[in-house]
Amino acid sequence: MQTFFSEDHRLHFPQGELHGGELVTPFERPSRVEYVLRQLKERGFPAVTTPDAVDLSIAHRVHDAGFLNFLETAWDEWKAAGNAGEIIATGFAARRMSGAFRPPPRDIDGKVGYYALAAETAITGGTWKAACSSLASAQSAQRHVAAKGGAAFALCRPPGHHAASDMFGGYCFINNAAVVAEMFRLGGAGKVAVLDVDFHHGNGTQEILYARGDVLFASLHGHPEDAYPYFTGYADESGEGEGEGATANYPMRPGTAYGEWSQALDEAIARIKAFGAEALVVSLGVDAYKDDPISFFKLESEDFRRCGNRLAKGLGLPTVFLMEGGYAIEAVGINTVNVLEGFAEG
Ligand code: OKP
Ligand code: ZN
Repeated sequence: MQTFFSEDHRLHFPQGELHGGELVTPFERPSRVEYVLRQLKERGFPAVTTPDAVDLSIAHRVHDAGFLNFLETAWDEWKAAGNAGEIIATGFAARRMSGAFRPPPRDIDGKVGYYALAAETAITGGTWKAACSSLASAQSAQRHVAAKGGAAFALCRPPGHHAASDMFGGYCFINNAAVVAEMFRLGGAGKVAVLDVDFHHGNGTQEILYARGDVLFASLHGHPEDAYPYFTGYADESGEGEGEGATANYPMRPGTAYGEWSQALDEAIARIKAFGAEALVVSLGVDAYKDDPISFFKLESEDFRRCGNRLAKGLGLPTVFLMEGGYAIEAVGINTVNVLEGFAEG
């Protein structure tokens, strides 16, 4: 299986993540990918391929133009306003505030709050370029699979599944999964499925796809009463309009282990099959792992191999794997490559 990967991910490394009232070194850090690269190499996967240039025209099909322009220009505006530190949102367009439904404020602080869904995710001078490089890897993986079939892995960093049409947060800026699904559609696939196995609900992917009947979104995640991003991912969120029935959420409680998790996986696989998907996009976070520092599922490393195997045996679709979360950094490589190997063995 080919891996697509750009070194430009390094351009995004905020010094601080607001966590427990302190600024700590972000959980989503550049070294995460080193562990994945090492495992790929040790297990004889082909050398990684540097992606082609990003195609932002597809990003414009799933994101708001003002939002993408904000991501590109926010740092310069922030510095021009005299701010010394990294961009962190402090004031939000919260419930029932009329400004949530108006155009963004002119002031940079106002814009940041308008486009942010949470405060843990800082924007820095290199964030835009890094997010574009992450998308470039996703896009090259999609083109590879569209041309040759089989599966490919995009070692994306920063991740994408929390990024909504006009919001960043949860370490995400551009929604790689939604863009890849859109590329499969443009390439002629009648129906596409996005399966999100990251521990956290893929609120961004869900929002972008919510009213669409041509792309199924299925997600296994910590219950919103217990887990970030807290305000989406309930089981009764099932899509709207043309998309009614094309969103499937499987929220699970703290302590959930592979037995229950894999039942949800099997249900999601059955939904994807019944839907008639011709291509599969996997938002591959490995933070369902038992030792993940910010999550509460109890999957073992071997369970990730089983997961990959089930996807191959149960669906056998052209598949693009996109790296999302996973913060037990020593195990991130093992768990990620276990999924890929389990798939390849299927
Ligand atoms: C991104 B991905 C503050 C909690 C913030 C953010 C989690 C983002 C996860 N202490 N947590 O889905 O892995
Ligand atoms: Zn996650």
